[in-house]
Amino acid sequence: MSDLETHDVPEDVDADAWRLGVTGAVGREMDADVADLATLPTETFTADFSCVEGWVAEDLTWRGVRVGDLLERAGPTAAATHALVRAMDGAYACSFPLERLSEAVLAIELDGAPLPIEHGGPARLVPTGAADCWESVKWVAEIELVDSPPGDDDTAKSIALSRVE
Ligand SMILES: Nc1nc2c(c(=O)[nH]1)N[C@H]1C(S)=C(S)[C@@H](COP(=O)(O)O)O[C@H]1N2
Ligand SMILES: [Mo]
Repeated sequence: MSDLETHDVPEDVDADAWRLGVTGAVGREMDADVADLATLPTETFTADFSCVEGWVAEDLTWRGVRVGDLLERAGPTAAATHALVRAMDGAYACSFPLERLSEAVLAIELDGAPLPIEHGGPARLVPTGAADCWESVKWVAEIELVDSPPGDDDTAKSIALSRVE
């Protein structure tokens, strides 16, 4: 088995101060802490993770909350079509159509242990099915629902690709 690569944790990432907001085009905004998240039903699955930079981590077992369950609790408005998934450091965000995001898992455990901060703990988005590496947003702090496809705010790809030489 090969592991995930380890990258620097941005300064603004603080596990003790972590909260998850579900905001924007929803009927009931959500503001959860780690304990709140831990009370929700979870699912477990195993997948390989590969980065466009050319490495693969095999057989990672993720446990987490299906994003569709979180969205259901927040009650998306009829106009909501997309969401921006934002990291705690603020600079990193990735957009998704709601249908696809609903299938993703917000992982809180990796290989049977709480997700380490180096790999995006307390919570990391793990899209199911085919996904690009930059879509697996680490330190997810906010899921903002919007009513049109986001444009320039979808910065994750350019940040991720700027690391590739
Ligand atoms: N918040 C945030 N999430 C992120 C990134 C990032 O820079 N910031 N990089 C992405 C990319 S390109 C990859 S390959 C993986 C790396 O995960 P790892 O650090 O656990 O190996 O995180 C993804 N999620
Ligand atoms: Mo990546």
